[in-house]
Amino acid sequence: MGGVVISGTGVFTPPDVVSNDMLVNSYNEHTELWNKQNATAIEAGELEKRELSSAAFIEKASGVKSRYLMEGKGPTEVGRMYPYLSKYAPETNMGTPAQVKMAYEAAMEALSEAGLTGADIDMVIISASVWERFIPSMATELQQMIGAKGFAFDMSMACSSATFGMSTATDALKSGMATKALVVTAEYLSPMMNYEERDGHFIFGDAAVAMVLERDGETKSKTAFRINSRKLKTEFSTNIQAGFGTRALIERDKINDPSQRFVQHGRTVFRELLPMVIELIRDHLDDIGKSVEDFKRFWLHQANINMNIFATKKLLGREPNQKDAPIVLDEFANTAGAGCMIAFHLHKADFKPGDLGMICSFGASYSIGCFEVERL
Ligand code: CO8
Repeated sequence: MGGVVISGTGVFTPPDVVSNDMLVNSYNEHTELWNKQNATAIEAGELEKRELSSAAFIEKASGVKSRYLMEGKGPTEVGRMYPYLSKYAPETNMGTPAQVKMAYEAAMEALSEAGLTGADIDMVIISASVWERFIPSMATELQQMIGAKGFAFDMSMACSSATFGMSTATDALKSGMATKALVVTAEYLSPMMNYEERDGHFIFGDAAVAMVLERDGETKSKTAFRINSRKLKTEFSTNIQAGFGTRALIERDKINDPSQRFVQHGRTVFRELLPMVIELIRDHLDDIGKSVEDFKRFWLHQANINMNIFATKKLLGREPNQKDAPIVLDEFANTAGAGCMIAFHLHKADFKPGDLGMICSFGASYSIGCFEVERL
């Protein structure tokens, strides 16, 4: 059986734009109020005074300038600091989840680029970091919405959700289990964020990205990229966590504990994960007998601009530019598993037949996923 191509991609952009200034202004007002309300406990050493945030710090330390959120009023409302249900939310939690609607919008764009309809698809994966609903599987609902045949399932691999999802689909297409696959990484992260925590309140945005995968030679797409090779790696780490799970239904008094939401040791992640990423990319290049000069572009995970510049500079041996390794986190912030494929979607149009690129996700768990792709 031949190779597999990515024949279409699509992105869903949530409705609310929240800039660093909007986020920081409300964070600072909320924090000053909190410090005032808790002044006695802070004075007695029972609580720690909270420090103020800064938009200048955020942009310099992360490269994030703004983010799209499914609902942006709640996280910037002093005295609240967590989202309201979005306009995509179902009437009850038994309705179609907003996350499935995000996936649907991205999927329709990807199918259109591939020149297909939902009825052509016989495998659907939603691969994401966090879940609005566990049962029934969200992918089966998306399968029904687009009128796909075959089978569907959800899977999860944090920041590498899109690449691990595409790898699973590639294997299914190669084995003959499926003929045309849709993989969607729908990241509805804002409910898991702690907008009262200075170190992490700015990092994430919501978004969904969809990819259609088909067998080489069976695609109508004029913009397909063949997956020439791939390499995955995981290594257990608790330096990036989001603790919410079924235990919260037992320990109900702890629902507001910060450990229920996103927590990371950002500096340690930076120090530990980057060398692993650079090593995996170099190993991958060795495996395929190619060098960085053979590649026109690296579409990297979008967690931190300094991380991406550091990695690309190490690989290329020179200062990288936006064409070498495009950055989208200034506009989207970190969208976990979706980031590298949003970068791919937005920065693939100038590729000519034969041009090579490398997609590389990296992040929580730890997980890394590298794909060598070639424009057909
Ligand atoms: N405003 C002002 N000052 C601040 C702020 C703020 N908001 N935050 C921290 N500071 C201060 C610190 O307190 C510190 O002060 P001091 O020097 O006095 O101690 C100073 O600024 C510097 O702080 P740091 O050393 O922490 O700052 P860094 O330059 O390291 O930047 C980052 C912090 C941006 C977090 C950086 O370390 C980073 O991005 N690291 C990489 C992390 C990473 O890649 N994480 C992976 C992200 S996880 C992921 O991609 C998806 C996972 C799936 C998630 C699922 C979600 C639910």
